[in-house]
Amino acid sequence: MEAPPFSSSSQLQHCAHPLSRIHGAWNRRKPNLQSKKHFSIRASSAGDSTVTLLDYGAGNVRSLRNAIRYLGFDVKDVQNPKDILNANRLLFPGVGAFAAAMEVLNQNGLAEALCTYIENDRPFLGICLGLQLLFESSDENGPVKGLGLIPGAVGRFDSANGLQVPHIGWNAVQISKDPGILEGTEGHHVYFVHSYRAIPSEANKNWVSSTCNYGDHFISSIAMGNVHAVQFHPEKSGEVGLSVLKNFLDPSHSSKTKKWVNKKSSKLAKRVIACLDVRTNDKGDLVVTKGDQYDVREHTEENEVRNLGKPVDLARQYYKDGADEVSFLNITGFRDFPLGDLPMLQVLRLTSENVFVPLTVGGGIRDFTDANGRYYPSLEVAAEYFRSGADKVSIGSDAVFAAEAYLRTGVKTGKSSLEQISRVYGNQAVVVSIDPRRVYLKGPDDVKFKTVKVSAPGPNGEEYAWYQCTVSGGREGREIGAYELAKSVEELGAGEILLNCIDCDGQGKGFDIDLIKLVSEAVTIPVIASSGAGIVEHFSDVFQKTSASAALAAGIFHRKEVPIKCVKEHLLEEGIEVRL
Ligand code: 1PR
Repeated sequence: MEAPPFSSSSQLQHCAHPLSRIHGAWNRRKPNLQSKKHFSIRASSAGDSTVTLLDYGAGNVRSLRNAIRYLGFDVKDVQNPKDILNANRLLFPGVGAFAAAMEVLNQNGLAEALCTYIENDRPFLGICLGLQLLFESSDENGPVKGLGLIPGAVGRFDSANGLQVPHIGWNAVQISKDPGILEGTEGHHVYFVHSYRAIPSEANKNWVSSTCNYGDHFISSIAMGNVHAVQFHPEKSGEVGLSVLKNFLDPSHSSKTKKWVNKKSSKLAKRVIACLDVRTNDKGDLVVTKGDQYDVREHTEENEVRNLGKPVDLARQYYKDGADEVSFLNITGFRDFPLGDLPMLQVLRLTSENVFVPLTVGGGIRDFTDANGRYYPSLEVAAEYFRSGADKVSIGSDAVFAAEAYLRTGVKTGKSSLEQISRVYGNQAVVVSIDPRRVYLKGPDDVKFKTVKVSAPGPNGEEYAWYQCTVSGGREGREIGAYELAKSVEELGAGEILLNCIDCDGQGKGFDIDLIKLVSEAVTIPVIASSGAGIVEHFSDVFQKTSASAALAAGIFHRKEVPIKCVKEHLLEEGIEVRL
């Protein structure tokens, strides 16, 4: 594993708001620097195309690096506090948990350098946690002190009234002052993924440059002088996000006429996700395949694996077509070890070079011992996926085993892949992929699992069904229902559910509404409806009849039967908010 540039300790400190002297925005507190070191600032001698990146090694910063390079800039990594002070422009993509990030900043003298840099009104852009750390404190595993630059505490979204947390997806922001680097985002959606947020108040109103509506109004960006921070991910927000980065990196790029028109308030847009089931075919090529009820072989004499195209090419195409996310499922990952599957990692690396929406990868995420007896923890597998450009990992079979053990013992061991990855990378980075099969029943109490009254009776007139979870790509049925699995994996740390349905997969007859309703009722995390899309009306149907946050399809996109654009236009006509 690549070592992060900085290690953490338990010592915490924070710094006073340095811009108080410059802007008079906040001068209630005295500086509170514990370190006696004082830094002087000096413009870097590095060329003007250099961007200094403060990456402390806690997650996927590859996409941001790719976006910077895509825009024609070079990346210089911060190795010590001096690099911060000498930066021409500093990007701070906070990833991971608040407390861990503060520990790293304090341990390495970076917190003080950061404050000095900002005190001198030097060009700064914080992203996501890089915005939250500027505030006084956070409730995330806390309270934990932040850098204390902006008044206010960062708190968790309140899921008490059914709000799905994390806030994952595309929202438009309401710009509240000169748009600055946000110029061009008016009325467009940008991508958020977070469970904590800062709230606008009288004390921090001079900082707030935009807010966003999710449950309540939270701060989506701050700006003062050359200091900026955004709660959303510009590197994951398509062309709109790239223009925000470009406005920051090259201020001459944005127009001088700072007029803007705020479009009507936005809700969280429903996402349309393109899914690529990937595996090696019989010739040894990595191909995108697609099954009927999980059978991916042609019904010919050769019985070959269906080949619907090349993974990187298709992902790029779907990005251009307007997919809100792209998922790769390594469908033979349950039997092949992903770290041995270098082409799959290469697919991610290449895709993330110019696909600037979230990428999920699944298949084979579990602890593994290879033929030589070397043990690879699942965390290592996930880390390699994140380093290669994934924003989220999706766990299938191993999550079923973890949920079964949890239901059996009632104990969270903290050792399952789900728990470990979620603890280290945050639950927003962990999707659980469920592969259930419908089992019809005569009565609602015929099994110990939660049943549904089905909308269409079974082959023998059955009125009820339960949804049996499977592992190993549908090959093995387990004694656990989709409802029970969903509830358990949420408790174990899943941030999202990818809900497939073996019966509907590849059939083009619509999503399994009964199943999606059942699972959506079980959890407060977002549910992605998957399997069965055949026409645009299937997408409006699933969003109108269930609380699914996203709808995923594969076959109709691969076979070019229904363009993503048509799906989105149809949803808009139906009054369903989407990102265009
Ligand atoms: O168990 O952690 O190794 O993960 C394996 C992953 O691979 C799981 O996410 C599992 O869903 C997936 N998988 C395994 N075998 C298959 C298969 O098809 N033989 N694919 C498979 C699952 C379902 C969806 C599909 C939708 C939409 N494919 O991904 O894309 O059903 O299709 P449609 O729009 O054409 O109907 P682990």
